[in-house]
Amino acid sequence: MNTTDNLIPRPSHVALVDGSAFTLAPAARIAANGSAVPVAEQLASLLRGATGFELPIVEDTRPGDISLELTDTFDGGPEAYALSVTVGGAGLTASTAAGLFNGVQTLRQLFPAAIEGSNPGVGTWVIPAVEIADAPRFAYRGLMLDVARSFFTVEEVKEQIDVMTQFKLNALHLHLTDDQAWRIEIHDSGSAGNPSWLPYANLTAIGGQGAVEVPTARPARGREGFYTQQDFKDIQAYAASKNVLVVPEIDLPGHVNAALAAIPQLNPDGQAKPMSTTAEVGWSTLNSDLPATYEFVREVLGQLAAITVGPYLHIGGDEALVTGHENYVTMVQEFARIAAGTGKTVVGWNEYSAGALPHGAVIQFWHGDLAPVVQQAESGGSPVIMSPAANTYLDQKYAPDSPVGLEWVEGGPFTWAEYYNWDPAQGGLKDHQILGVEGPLWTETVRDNQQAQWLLYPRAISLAEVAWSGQEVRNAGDFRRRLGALGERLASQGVAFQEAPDVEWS
Ligand code: TNX
Repeated sequence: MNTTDNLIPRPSHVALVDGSAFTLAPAARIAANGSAVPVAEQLASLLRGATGFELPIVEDTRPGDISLELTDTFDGGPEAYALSVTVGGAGLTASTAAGLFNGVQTLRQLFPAAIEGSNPGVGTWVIPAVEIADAPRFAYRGLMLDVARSFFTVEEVKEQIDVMTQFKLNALHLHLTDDQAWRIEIHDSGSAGNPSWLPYANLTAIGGQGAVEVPTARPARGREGFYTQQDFKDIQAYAASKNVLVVPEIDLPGHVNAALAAIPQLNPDGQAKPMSTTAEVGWSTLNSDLPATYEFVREVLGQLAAITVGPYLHIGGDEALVTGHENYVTMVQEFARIAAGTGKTVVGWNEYSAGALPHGAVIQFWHGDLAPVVQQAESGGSPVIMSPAANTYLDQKYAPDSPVGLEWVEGGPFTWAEYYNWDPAQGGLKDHQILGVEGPLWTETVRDNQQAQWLLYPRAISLAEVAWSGQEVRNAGDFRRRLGALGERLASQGVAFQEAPDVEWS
């Protein structure tokens, strides 16, 4: 076995050029121009650590170099790339920086595992001669981080981005608000004398101090905190440099207790609710009869849209169990309209398709009946993000004795295999109706990046291959072998992963 057999996610086409190989030598350079340069910088800093080589970025290519080339004529979609490794060098070609970034992740895995280390001097940097042509099956390949139940700092979110992107995952959904807390700064607007004025700054001043409390979690209480609007911009800029799109979620009209605690006017009796730490779900709601409800949603979504770089705004819609069907439909329809009015494409959990949605509104399927979602995809042009709980929920335990995680999803507990052995094209959904795949990490029991990573990996790697690789190149036995070979790389990156007992880890 050589490294070309170990790639994750598995590329569409891999042709080994027998017997030949490329050795990265101390004098090697990285050739790149224009918008290929930032990608080249990332490749260089990746390779410099373990090799100790200088690897300067240059404009022209000579034998022994790695070249990154952007060309309009390269055909294969916005994230596709081609990689050619010969005895004389390695060349990546793509039509976008995103394509090159994906190619860099493949190139990285072709080097020996020691490339992941940061102490120079060990290893010879040989990679097999190979021709690879590769493109993703789905455009959206995401993880969700619930920063509401327990907070993750900007630095921690960046670390998560660093790990996920080596598997070509390209979307990070941030669940910013819930019953227990509100994590995104919303500026006060207008004047306090105006009768429709609402104290938006309380959302973080009060709501940012909340967190979940679960006796079995370590520690029991989640972490407090919030992102300023500038923090949120910083996260997005970092994400963009690694080809990751951030999707912010404001969960409406349920999961809103922190908002009800911060803004008295959102309550029919005008009294602020107490903050709550319970992990119970489905017990809070906005009120469809209060004008303040719509004023609030307009202001919050307006400010959020204004600082969101990506095309999507997620408005939640899940588990509004005390809202009443008619009130629910009234509100989600109006909220979806308001979200669309900001110029963004609205996304919601599949319950929200009970309302009449704007054309092209994205549905994130997590549970229940897929049939109405398929119907909406056909008649309403709604792309679908597939997050069926029993195949994607990263908060679930691996085994009954897992130290962190939940166990409410039927069919569990779940390992890398359940998250690998499924096809997003199910129930009549066609590939072109599927925007992609997302694995949510709810954080009722998760308190830091170590615990998060342990639940994420290796299962998020299963999802990365489900989302990137065509069904025809996927195989569970082969994936298990490749996962094993990856162990050493994850370990040298310092990633805390679950050492699945049925995998032979390197
Ligand atoms: C359901 S899944 C939720 C979340 C919880 C999760 C685990 C979904 C859309 N909503 O609010 O965190 O269960 O308890």
